[in-house]
Amino acid sequence: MKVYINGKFYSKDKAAVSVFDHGFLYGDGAFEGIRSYGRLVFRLDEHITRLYETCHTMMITIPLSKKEMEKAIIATLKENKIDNGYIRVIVTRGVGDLGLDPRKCHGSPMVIIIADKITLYPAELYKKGMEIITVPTVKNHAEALNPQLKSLNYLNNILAKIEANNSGYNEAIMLDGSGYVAECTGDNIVIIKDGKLSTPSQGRLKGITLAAVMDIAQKFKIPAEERLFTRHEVYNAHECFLTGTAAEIIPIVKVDGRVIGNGKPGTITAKLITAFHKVTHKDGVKY
Ligand code: PXG
Repeated sequence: MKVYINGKFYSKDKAAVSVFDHGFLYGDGAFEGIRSYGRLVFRLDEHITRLYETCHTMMITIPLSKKEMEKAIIATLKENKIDNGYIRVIVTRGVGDLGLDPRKCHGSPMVIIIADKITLYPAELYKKGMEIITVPTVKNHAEALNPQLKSLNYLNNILAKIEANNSGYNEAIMLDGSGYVAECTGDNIVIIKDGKLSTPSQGRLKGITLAAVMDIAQKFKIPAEERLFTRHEVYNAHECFLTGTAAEIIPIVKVDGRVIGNGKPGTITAKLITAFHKVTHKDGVKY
């Protein structure tokens, strides 16, 4: 494996950052997870835009133009001969001293690109559906840490993941401070009732996979809305699924011990999954 670091490729064992990098010391940086399917990078523009927007708010100046970033991502895929894979782009504030103050980071931000493979959940769960739980850790308040910031600081989500894991589950529903469903630790959530899709309107990352699913729903004339909902509505939904670049689309068949629908992946979910796989192998930036 070859890892891109600031314009050069390093073998996996030589790919390293300084212990004084503020990405390491404080989680002071941003990242993106991107997928490629059959030498097509899925929604690359959207991922690059989100990365640059996160860095803009964090006041980190990425030392590459968006076009140069696109080229670096594609070069990393080619260097690693990956036709179908997962790309992790990481930008850190760079090397500073032991103080939190970003003004102490004199070096350039670090840009790291890793191209690899990832399967988030066991393959059988994509067929028979997954069981998840709601966890006690609430989602960060949106005005404390905006969910649109895809920063390197994922502790809120990791604590929720640990709670799910401790109870024997792979994924967790996180609620916002008012008890409304926000999202999962690394995925957005969608429920379906009477043929209509609903996803939380706030307190969540604007997922790129979710946006692709919503586009597909629109083409199929499946009504969809963004609104607030509680666990009660999740329990009584007819179908449920999660979306994310790493997870793709995974059906959910049980939440907090409550069976969703008939306990099997729903028909609308199955239709959306099939259409999503077609889109990912058709649309994208060719390399
Ligand atoms: N919500 C959160 C909090 C995320 O981190 C998503 C939703 C889905 O967004 P996209 O744009 O990918 O559809 C994410 C992204 C992992 C992992 O290992 C998950 C993500 C990113 C990196 C790693 O589970 N999810």
